[in-house]
Amino acid sequence: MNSLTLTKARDIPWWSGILVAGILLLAGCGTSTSSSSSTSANTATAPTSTAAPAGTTSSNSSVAQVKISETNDKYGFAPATLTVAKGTRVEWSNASDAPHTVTSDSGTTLASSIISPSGGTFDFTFTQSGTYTYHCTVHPYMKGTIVVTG
Ligand SMILES: [Cu+2]
Repeated sequence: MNSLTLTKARDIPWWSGILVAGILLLAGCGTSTSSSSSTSANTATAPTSTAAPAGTTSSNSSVAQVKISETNDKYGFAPATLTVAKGTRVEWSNASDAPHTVTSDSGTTLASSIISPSGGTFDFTFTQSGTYTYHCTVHPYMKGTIVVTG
């Protein structure tokens, strides 16, 4: 009698509801994690295919950064030479304490106004392939090159 009651009690899976709920939660987490990582993988491959449209709206397809900073009392563009695909928007950001410009050596294409110290930016979307050399009119020793491929 007693042992029968004990057996019955052990047969009742009072914890099974918690276990099932836990498994469902884990499954839910796993699903959302894998779906978000596949989304970012798709985003990473997107810029390759957006090289085809040569319109002005392709500017938001990809953005490349050039930082203007000071190293050993010299200002410079980093990277000094940047290679991008056609249609890429390049953004210069001034992280130094001095004003600068981004000015084409040829006098065309790049002609920023003064880029303010500590956070000023200038951006340009390159729609034609080629090699664009530029400098800063405030500090003529500052030189940079943008190579546009495609
Ligand atoms: Cu400068």
